[in-house]
Order: sequence, then structure tokens, then C-alpha cells
Amino acid sequence: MKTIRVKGMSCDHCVMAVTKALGSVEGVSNVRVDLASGEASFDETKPVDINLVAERIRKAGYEIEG
Ligand SMILES: [Cu+2]
Repeated sequence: MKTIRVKGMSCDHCVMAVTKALGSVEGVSNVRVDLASGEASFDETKPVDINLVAERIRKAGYEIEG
């Protein structure tokens, strides 16, 4: 399992948008997004390109922190 921090989420809509963005990346499964902690975690069915993850998150309107 991999965990990333996502900046800019403020409501359930944000959680849905980030969940969808992460789920669109090849190799990502079991996405869990926690609004309170700002953390998103997922399992990898194959090596995940973190740059692609960052790009999809950004396109959805959020940023990866760190
Ligand atoms: Cu929101």
C-alpha cells in the first residue's frame, strides 16, 4: 500500500474527485481517501508512475504534498 498527501481537499466532492483521479491511473486499485488527514492510499497491482499520479491529481484541481 502506498500513501500520499493531497493538498486542497475540503469536502466530500473533493474526496470523490481525487478518488476518481487516482483510480484512472494504471496499476492503482483500492483507493481510499481520508478528508480529515488529507491522505490518500492505494494498492498497486503493478508499478505505479507517481508522476502520472501527480498529473492526474493536478488535473482534478489538487496538489500532491511533499
Ligand atoms: Cu470539495
